[in-house]
Amino acid sequence: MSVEWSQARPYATLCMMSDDSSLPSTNSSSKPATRKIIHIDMDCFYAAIEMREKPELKDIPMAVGYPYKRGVLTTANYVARKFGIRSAMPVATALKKCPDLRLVEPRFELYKAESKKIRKVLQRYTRLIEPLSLDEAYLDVTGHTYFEGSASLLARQILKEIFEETQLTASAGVAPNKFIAKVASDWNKPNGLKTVSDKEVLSFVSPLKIGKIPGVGPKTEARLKLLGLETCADIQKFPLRDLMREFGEWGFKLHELSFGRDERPVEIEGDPKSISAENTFEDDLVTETAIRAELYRVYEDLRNRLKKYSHLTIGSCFIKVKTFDFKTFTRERSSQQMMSFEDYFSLVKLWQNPIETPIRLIGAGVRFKSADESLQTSFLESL
Ligand code: TTP
Ligand code: MG
Repeated sequence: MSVEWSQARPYATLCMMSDDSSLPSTNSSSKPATRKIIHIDMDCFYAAIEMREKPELKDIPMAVGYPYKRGVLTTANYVARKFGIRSAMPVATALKKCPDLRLVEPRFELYKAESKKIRKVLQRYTRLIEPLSLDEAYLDVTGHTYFEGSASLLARQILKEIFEETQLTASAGVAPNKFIAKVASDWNKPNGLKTVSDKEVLSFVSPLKIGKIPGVGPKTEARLKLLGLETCADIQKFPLRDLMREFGEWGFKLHELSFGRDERPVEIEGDPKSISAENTFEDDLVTETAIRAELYRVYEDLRNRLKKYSHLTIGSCFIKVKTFDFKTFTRERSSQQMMSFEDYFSLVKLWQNPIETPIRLIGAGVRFKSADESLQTSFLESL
């Protein structure tokens, strides 16, 4: 059974395994029209807000995080980054690297309010906005008419307006697709702009480390390194057939991305078709006890996420399993409500019983009914 994965993880949708093992065509004959994608990313977002609020923090190393030894930092200002301080670094490690580091407690409500102001600026120019987090978004401005159609000038204007509204700087990447735009926005940070034209994509992408490719985490990176692949240029030269033998359908995606080809659309925010929670493990799960325990954590996570969507009607529940060899399986069951943990676990058993294949990822989700389907159900129930 194939399942469309959560809207919030559009990339995963592209990674779904296909039963068809034949090589897909690279679509060289029907070239799609060039798009204009802008990726906007605020500069050291939480830290920048705190520095704006308390200018005395500007020139000293500071980071945003709770001052607990076992806590982790959300982010740090650029002064602190010179000491090697990074997002997600444990507080204790950060203080070792920089004993003078000033820790500021996060104020999420304030960050959300700033994010709203930024969103309003973006909405002046397009409706095609895909927010990735409070401080990051993709915009599809293909065919816009501002600045005689120049996406670079439009991006520059957006950065200017964000600064006028919030006194915060952002960086932007302008490119024909999401992958390249995102890498480009990091290119001239902070307060920078980088445009990569259609013609420049190949020379831009080729020297990039494979870790920059969306969907390539440390584990995949390590596997690619074992094959001698470190940059996009290396992947370009590697036989597609071998890449697909190693990674299945995802190998094809890697091949495409290594040439800077990425057709993922900018997905506007709306009610999700489904939501899910999932976890990838450092070490594959091999025992049923471990699988149960991890599924339970994912299940609890899903239950918490679901609270925000009580206005939507559930149509089915599903699990997702990725095995050690990167094969993805899903099992789904109709249900009007979120199933019990035991029912979710029984879906895993439906996939394999007894479970013998090592698992690298486990996920659980619910799929919502569309507005039309919900209407139909309530009509039938009223008869
Ligand atoms: P990022 O855009 O990744 O980082 P940043 O804006 O702080 O720095 P940069 O200039 O490199 O873009 O994340 C945006 C915010 O999200 C960041 O300010 C804090 C929060 N965050 C976390 O809470 N935990 C994390 O692990 C990361 C990466 C970010
Ligand atoms: Mg940022």
